[in-house]
Amino acid sequence: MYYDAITRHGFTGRIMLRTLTVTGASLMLVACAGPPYGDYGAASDQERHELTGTIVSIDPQERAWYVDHKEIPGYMDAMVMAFPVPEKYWTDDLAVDQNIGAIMVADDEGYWLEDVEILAD
Ligand SMILES: [Cu+2]
Repeated sequence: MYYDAITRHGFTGRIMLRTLTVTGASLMLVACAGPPYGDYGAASDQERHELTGTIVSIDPQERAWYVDHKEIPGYMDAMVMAFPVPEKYWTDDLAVDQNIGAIMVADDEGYWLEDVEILAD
C-alpha cells in the first residue's frame, strides 16, 4: 500500500511514507509503553523497586504519569515510560519537570507507582 503511494505519487508519496513510518513508530512506542490496565495488586507475586525520575507528562484521563526514570539496578535501564497510578496514590500536586521518588510495583498483570513524593531538584 505504501509502495503504491510512492510509485503513483513519486516524491510526495515518499515524504508521506516517511511521515507514516515515523508516526507508526511513535504509536508503537506509546502502545508498548502504555499503562497496563487491570486490577492493581490482584496477583500475589509482587516485586517492589525504588524509583526516581522526572515527570515528563501527566495524563489525568488515563491516570498515568510519564516518567523519565533513572536506572533501577538489576531490573530496568533508565528510560521514559508511562506508569499507571492507582487512584489511591494519585495526586494533582505533581507537575512536569518535577523530580519524584516512588515505589514501582510489578506483578504478572502489569506495573504501577505507589507512594510518590516530590524530591528537591
Ligand atoms: Cu522503565
